[in-house]
Amino acid sequence: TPADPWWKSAVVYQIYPSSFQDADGDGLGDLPGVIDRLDYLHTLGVDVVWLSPVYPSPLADNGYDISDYLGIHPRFGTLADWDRLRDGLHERGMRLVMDLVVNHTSDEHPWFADSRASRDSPYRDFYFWRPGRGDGPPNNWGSVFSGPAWTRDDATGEYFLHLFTRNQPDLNWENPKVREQVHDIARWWLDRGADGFRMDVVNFVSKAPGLPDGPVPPGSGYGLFAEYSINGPRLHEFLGELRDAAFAGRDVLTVGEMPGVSVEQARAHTDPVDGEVSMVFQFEHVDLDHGPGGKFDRVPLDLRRLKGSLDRWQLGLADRGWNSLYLNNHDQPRAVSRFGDDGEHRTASAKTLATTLHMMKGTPYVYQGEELGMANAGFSDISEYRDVETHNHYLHAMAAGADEARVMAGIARMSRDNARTPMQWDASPNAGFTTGTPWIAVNPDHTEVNAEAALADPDSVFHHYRRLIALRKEHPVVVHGAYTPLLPEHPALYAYTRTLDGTVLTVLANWSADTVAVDAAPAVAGPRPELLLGTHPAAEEGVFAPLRPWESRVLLSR
Ligand code: TEU
Repeated sequence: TPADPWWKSAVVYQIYPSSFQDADGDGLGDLPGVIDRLDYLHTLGVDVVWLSPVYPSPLADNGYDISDYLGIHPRFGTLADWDRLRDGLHERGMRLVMDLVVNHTSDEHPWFADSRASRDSPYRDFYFWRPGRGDGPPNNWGSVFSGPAWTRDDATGEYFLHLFTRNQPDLNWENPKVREQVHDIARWWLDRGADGFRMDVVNFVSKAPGLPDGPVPPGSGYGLFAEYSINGPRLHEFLGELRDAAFAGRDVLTVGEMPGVSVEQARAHTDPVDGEVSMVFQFEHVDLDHGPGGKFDRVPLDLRRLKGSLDRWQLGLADRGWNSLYLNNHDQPRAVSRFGDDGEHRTASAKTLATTLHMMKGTPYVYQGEELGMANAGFSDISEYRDVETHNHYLHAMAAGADEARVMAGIARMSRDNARTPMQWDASPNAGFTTGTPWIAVNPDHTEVNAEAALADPDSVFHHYRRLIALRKEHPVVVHGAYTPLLPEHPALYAYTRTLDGTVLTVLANWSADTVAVDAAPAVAGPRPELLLGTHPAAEEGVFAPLRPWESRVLLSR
């Protein structure tokens, strides 16, 4: 319908700048590198680029620790490069979404430098400073990245709160001056031509008054902050203010990253009448394989649980609100290794994961390299890893007496660095990513899995993504159709229909290496369905033939 916002029919491509393309040979990706690859993105057909942080930063967490919100880190380029990137995208009909990281700053941000210097600094109340309790921190909260969420600072003897690393002090949104600064930052980028924001852990910004102790899970020395720092009492108020101050009257895409958000909360945040953001990133489906010991303690994932989760989100946001759709980002291991098969069935499983996700209702996100079927690097030695979460986990687990081989196996499967190895452009030694020494090793499989080979092969994962993206543009049912799960209890088949007026789109996806019958599909697929897109050559027995290992089909009846 004409009133629908543009982002409902858009596909977003996430760029992790450090690992996308290095233009100056220092081994770290940069904005001129991104500009060199705009035609590649245009060929894929995506509508939006979401750029992970490129601001001045000590890079303690690869840029999610910002020391100047209104600039570009010299290693990534200049503001003039950013302007050229904006223009290059706009000229090709694409948009540019920036990463707004305002739950915390870098400890090298001038606000924090001033804040820590004395108890009467005008910036003291920009952060959470508290006296200790006895010999310890003010409360029992643990950080997301291992260890305590508080660090004592010598200058004043008080502690500051950091839900992530100690180099990422949390901003105190209770202070209206902090909120005004955030509004100014958002307006500044929008005025410069940004088309929206992905907002980092934006449901952490309202903390419960008093910052009470959290429950301590067995075997952990720290309390959970979730109950007191996620979806806090003033969250809707703060986000509503930001919407009114910065987004209102502008045609922007805003996506709030919200770990721990429920379907009901997401519906409220994305309600077209009084919601604050276009959509949220929820975490339920990517947390299902976390074991009792946390994310590095991975447990096998039953497809029925994954379907149960994603289907609940599809149905829960069917009429009000809007879903974002993702299996990959810079914080998750590669989906083809995690949910698919990165060995014998790599190409088919990468395509089938994509088919399943892209035909759902919502806005799909493609993370760089996903469209090539890039897999986990799974480094075996801790020295090969760069990620602070991985290193902190390793240090804490080893100090607690864990078995090193076990710890490294967990890291190889789940480390965020699996997503952060350089983009694989070609088969040359550094995969065409850099002429220098890459900041993190290139996955050796780039000799086979790379963009140059994929572009040249009509059956590649890349061209499958290109076709899926094109289907969204051609068929309104992909954007607007009602979602109905099919066979939710089937252990290997992911199947559903989308319906709009007289049109039925049916997705049949085999998430296994066995052959699977689809007997139930003919009853719901509508009259004379045609094969719109498949991962394998059309079967002689027709569109309802049993699915071969990791085969998927998209059918259309009208
Ligand atoms: O991540 C927020 C977050 O809590 C998780 O994605 C987290 O990184 C992961 O679950 C750890 O297991 C955002 C950013 O996406 C991430 O890169 C940053 O490190 C983090 O915030 C802090 O800014």
